This record gives sequence, structure tokens and C-alpha cells, in this order.
Amino acid sequence: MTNHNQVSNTDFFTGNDYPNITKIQSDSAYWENQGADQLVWGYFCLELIRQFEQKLLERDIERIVHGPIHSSVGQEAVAVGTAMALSSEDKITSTHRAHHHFLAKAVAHYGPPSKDILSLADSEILKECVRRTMAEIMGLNAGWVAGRGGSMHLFDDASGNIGTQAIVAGNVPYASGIAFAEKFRGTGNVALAFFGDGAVSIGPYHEGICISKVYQLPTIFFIENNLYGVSTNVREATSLGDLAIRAAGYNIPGLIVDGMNPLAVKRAVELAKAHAVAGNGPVMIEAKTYRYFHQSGGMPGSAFGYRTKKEEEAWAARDPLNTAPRALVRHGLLGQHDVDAIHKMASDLVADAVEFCTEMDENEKRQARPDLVPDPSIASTCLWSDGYEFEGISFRDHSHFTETRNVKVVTAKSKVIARWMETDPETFVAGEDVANLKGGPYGATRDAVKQFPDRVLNAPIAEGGFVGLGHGAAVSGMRPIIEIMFCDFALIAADELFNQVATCRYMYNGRVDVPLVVRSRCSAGRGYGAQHSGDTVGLFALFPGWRIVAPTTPFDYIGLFNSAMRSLDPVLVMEHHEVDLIEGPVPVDDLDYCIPLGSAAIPRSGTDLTIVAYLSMVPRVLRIAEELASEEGIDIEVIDLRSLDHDSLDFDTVLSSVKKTGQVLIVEQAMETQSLGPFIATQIHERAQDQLKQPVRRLHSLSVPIPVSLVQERTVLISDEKIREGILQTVKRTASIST
Ligand SMILES: Cc1ncc(C[n+]2csc(CCOP(=O)(O)OP(=O)(O)O)c2C)c(N)n1
Repeated sequence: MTNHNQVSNTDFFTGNDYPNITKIQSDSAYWENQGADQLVWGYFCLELIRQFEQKLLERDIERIVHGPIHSSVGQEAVAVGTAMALSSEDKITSTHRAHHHFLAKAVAHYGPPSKDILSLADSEILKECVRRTMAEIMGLNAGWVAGRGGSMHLFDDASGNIGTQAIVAGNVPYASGIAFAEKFRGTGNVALAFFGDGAVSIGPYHEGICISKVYQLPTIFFIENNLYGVSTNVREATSLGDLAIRAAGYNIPGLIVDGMNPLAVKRAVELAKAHAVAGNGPVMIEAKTYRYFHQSGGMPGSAFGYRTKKEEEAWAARDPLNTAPRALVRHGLLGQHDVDAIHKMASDLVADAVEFCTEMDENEKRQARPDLVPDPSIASTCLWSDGYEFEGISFRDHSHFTETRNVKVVTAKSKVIARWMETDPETFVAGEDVANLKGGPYGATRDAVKQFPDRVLNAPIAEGGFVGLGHGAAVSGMRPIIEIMFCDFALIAADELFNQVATCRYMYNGRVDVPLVVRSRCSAGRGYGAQHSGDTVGLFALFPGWRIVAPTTPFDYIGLFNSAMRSLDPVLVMEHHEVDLIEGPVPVDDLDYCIPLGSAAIPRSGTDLTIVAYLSMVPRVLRIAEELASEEGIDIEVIDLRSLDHDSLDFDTVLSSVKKTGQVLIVEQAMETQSLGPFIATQIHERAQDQLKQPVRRLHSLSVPIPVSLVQERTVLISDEKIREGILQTVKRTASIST
């Protein structure tokens, strides 16, 4: 066995002649082509980041930061070279280790190169930029996202920092979505995703790159290879010396560059950008670099035994903070006194940020400025849009329309999707097979693909990849409709759906809208078995940040879909194969009306019992209610919840029904462990205890995976017989209680 701890990689290119791989260097001709202002600015930026990072690791400051500090000391050249190559309009995303990327991009925007670099010392905008970055890392309200995001979730779209994310490779599919929007709009900008060597084995990395290649997106995938994922050496984790050889598998160019040399990095990013914006698709860059400290905090990695001091010294000998100023002096661009002045300017900016963010307490101990500490009473704001997107929208119900025609849900779906594509040129559909089969697997894109074939995109089988695509495009302001063929496959995209889409608005303190619609479908009852029969409503409902709608009629599909599309929050439109075939009236000449999110419907009024149901249970319960009305004289009120996320459940409607009937039966097809019933029942008990004649009762499927055997499937899934029985028992129980 190789002892990976012995591996010492100080050579920046270990590869041989791999296809698609180019080693990028900065030579004297390239140096000569650089403007002096830019070169000097690059050095200033290196200094600023280094000193900023070192300051954070000083004991009295580190103590103030709530959470880990993933220091970028040693990796500054990667960030600075990249920022020098990009414009403010180019977008970057990054990871848990992102201070350097964020600062370089922000400083390039707020304090760009100028003839007199020292004039930046007086730039209030630049001071503000450094202050806000430090404040964010300290979790203070003066930060970019008011301390919500902190060190690992930095965001400032004005400077092209469209979000750092703490899940390894989580930003890769997202970057593809950002790049998609740039390409769609023909901006000539790129989206660049930084990630570490540790990211190259995880699914979202692969899916994100595949998506970018398939659609030839202007994305730069930047592997910052610092040789370790926490303590595990890259060779141990990948069996590779050069990670960029992976580029060949995606049929994209791979560039390998010395990550200790900002100019070499700049050159690589320039080449990558030129390739990408010319319509040639994504590029992978691998920069060989080194983090001087351990994963987080200020101890060297060698202190933990996974690498040697000798290795650390070898990398430190190539420190750009030494080599860059020496080169500038050697070329006569700066004298030593200029170098000292730039060093001091950087250190003053950092000191100013510390002064701004902190103060001394009565024991002369440094603490965060109390007036910058966020107000705890607003800890739950910004989870949702404030709803301004619905201002002036007239919501409609059936009574508004006199002329109607009967269609199936599947037809209404196809028509309203096509209508959105007609009225909003930035609406697109992506999903598996959506452009084939004359309208996708279930006919939802039948009209869209006929009328707008360019915006109906077959996606590779990469749910995480195309949900990430939708996420990035939505954050960019497009209106993506993402189809997940069977809702079970949402679990493949769980990181994108729940760690990223759901958290995005809140984590960035309301600075982004996420107008993403995901459509998916429950196929329980068709003999598809354990892995294609799930109902993921309960799963989505676990994650605040997702709206969930579940239309059960053609009329409701159109109205709820329109609201989902208008919403600036992500919405899951949950469908069901049984519901698709339901027929009902829709207006003959209106596909644009909205039904408010968070409003239940009462498709049947009654006085004896309230049944709360959703999705496929609604038509079934309605049928059974009619039967029992004529057979037993039981008068049932049926509530179709329509909106299913916790914040949108329409308890007003439920509670006024309870007032009338005094008893509730919740009917769901979901298995008990995944059902919404316990939450709904608890709420009813808490809010209407004194109106209940008996405890709320619940019906659901059995808590086992769905079997294929027809007879077993029928046993496991809630059946019409069980619903009838449940209703009769509930009603009898009250009868016996009251006699
Ligand atoms: C999916 C996932 N798994 C594990 C972690 C915990 N974690 C945070 S950083 C890290 C190491 C990442 O290494 P690398 O990608 O090389 O980046 P570096 O820390 O070297 O910058 C790990 C394992 C995580 N955040 N996300």
C-alpha cells in the first residue's frame, strides 16, 4: 500500500500527454503585455487578502467569529489571478473556503486598478467592501447578507459574487444555471465555479459539468487543488496526480496552471473565458496550490500529522506574497518603498474593518460592536418573498367564468405551460425526454414543444444537474420549469432541492428571488414498486423555503400553476397519475388567471364530517362521499388542501369547517411516516380543541416500501374500502359518544 502521507507534491504539473490538457504558464511576453496598474493592483489584492485572513486568525478576532474559519492563506494567487481576468459582470460561485475569491472579485469591482494605487486608501467604497466582508464573517448586520450567511455563504451580486455554498460541489450545477442565463441572454459573460480537489468525486460535480457541456454553456470549472480534503491527500482520494485529466471525459479542454502564480492563473482564466464565450462550451482549470493552515483555524496541517513540515516549507518558498513584489521591483514597476506603502495600505484597510466591526469591552477584551449584532426578533424574516409579485393580480374562481369547456388535467397542464412560454420569453422547460415523445413522458410539454422547441430541453439523466440548472437560471431571473419524471428521483437532487434552493433566499437575507417551478409526479398504484411509487410531498414539506401545490382539477391546475410561475419563491407542483385524467371545466378564453397559494378549496360542503385530503385522495373521497350520502345519509364536507407546505396550509378553511362538523378525518395516500397528517392534526387540536367531538382521525398508506405484487400493493396503499370504513367508524364513534 502506498503511504499517502508521504506524498509531497510541489511540482505543479505531474501529468504526461493527456488529451485536452494544456499546461498554462506566464512567460515574459505575457508579463510585458500586462498594464502596470493591473500588476500593481494584483499585488495589492494579494496583500489585502493575506492580511485580512491573518487578522481573522488572531486570537481575539477568531473568538468573535461564530463558526469555523476556513482560511485561504496560501491560495491568494488563485483568487487574484481570476479576478484580474474577469469583469464585474462575470459571475463566480465558491465554497466553504471562499474569503479570497469573494474579496478579490469584490475588490476588483469596488476598488479596481487605477494609476495611483495608493489613492485606494481613501476609497470609502473599498473600505466599505472590506468592512462588510469582515462583518459578514463575524455574523453582524453590517455584512453583505446581514450576518445570515457568515463565512461560508457570502453573496454580493453587484460584484459578480453570486453565492458561496458550504456543501462540497454544491455550487457546480448552480454555476451551470447561471451560465445558462448568460448564454441565453447573449451577455458574453461567464460563470466560474471554484471548488476544491475534494469535490471531484461527488455527484453534483459530475452532473454540473455534464449539463454545461450538453448545452455548451460558458462555464469555467475551477479546481483549486490544494492537495487535501481536510486531511486526506488528493492522490488517496482520487488515484490521480492531475485532476484536470477528467476534462477529457467531458470532451472539454482542461488547463493546468501554477496556482501560486497570479499571472499564470490570469492567463488560464482568460483563455478559458475566450473559449467559453465563443460558444465552445465549458472549460476546466486545475490550479495547483496549497493551504498553509489546516482545514480551519490557524494551525498548520503538519500539526495534525497528515503532512510534513518539509512539504509546507517547500510550498511556502513559492509564496506569491514574496515572489510578486520581488518581480514588480525587478521590472522597475515599484520601488521597495512602494511595496511597503502598499503593504501598509492593505493593513490599514484591514485595521479599519476591525475597528468598524469591534470594540473593547470594560475588561479591554475585544468584542463585536453591540449595535451591529443582528436583532434576534427578525430571525425568521426573508424565508419567503413578501408577495409583492402578486400585487394587482386578480385571483379567480369558477364563478368568474361563464363560458367553459371540458378538458383533462393533462391538457390544461400542457396549455398553461405553453402559454407561459408564449408570454415570457425567459421561460424554459428542462427534464428527461421533455422534448421527445410528442410532449414528454406524460404529455405535459405537448403544446410547448410544438410552439417553442428551442426552449424545451431534453436533459441528461442527472436530476441534481438539471435542478441546479433551474436554480441558477431562476436566481438569474429566468423562469425555469423543471420536470422530475417520478418524484422518487427528487432524492437524487436532494442537495440542490433542500440544501440550496430551499435555503437560498433566507441564507442570503432576501437578496435573491428564486422563481423556480419544479413539476413532479406520484405514480403510486401502477405496479412500479418501491422505487417509483413514492409520494415526496411530506419530504418537501420538511424543508422551509419550498411552496407546494397539488392541483386536482384542470381549472385548479391552470390557476395554481400560474401562481407558482409568478411566485418569486420555489414551488413544487405535485402531480399524480390518477389526477391527470380527471376532466373538468376550464374557461374557453383565459389561461392566465391565478388561484392564490395557500387557499384550500371545498369541492363538497357538508355538516357531519370534515375530510381533509389532497392530490389523488380528493376525487376518491368525493366519490365515496356521494355514495355515503345516498346510502347512509352522511353529509361530508371535503376540503382539498391544494397548498401543502406548512406555512401555506389553509387552516382558516379547515377550522371553519371543524366549527360546523366538529369532527375531522385526514385522508392521505402517503405512508404514515411521510404524511402531513400528524402536523395538521396537531394544529387542529391546538386551535380547535373545544370544537372537536372526538380526536382528529387519520387514514394513510402502510409504512412500508410499495410492493409490485398487485394484491400486496392494494393492501399497502390506502384503498377506497379503507376510506369508506374509516369514514363510517369516525361517524359511528361520534354517534356513540353522543348517545
Ligand atoms: C458533501 C459534503 N461532504 C462533506 C463536507 C464536509 N467538508 C467540508 S470542507 C471538506 C473538505 C473539502 O476539501 P476540498 O474540496 O479539497 O476543499 P478545501 O477544503 O481543500 O478547500 C469537507 C469534507 C461538506 N461540506 N460537504
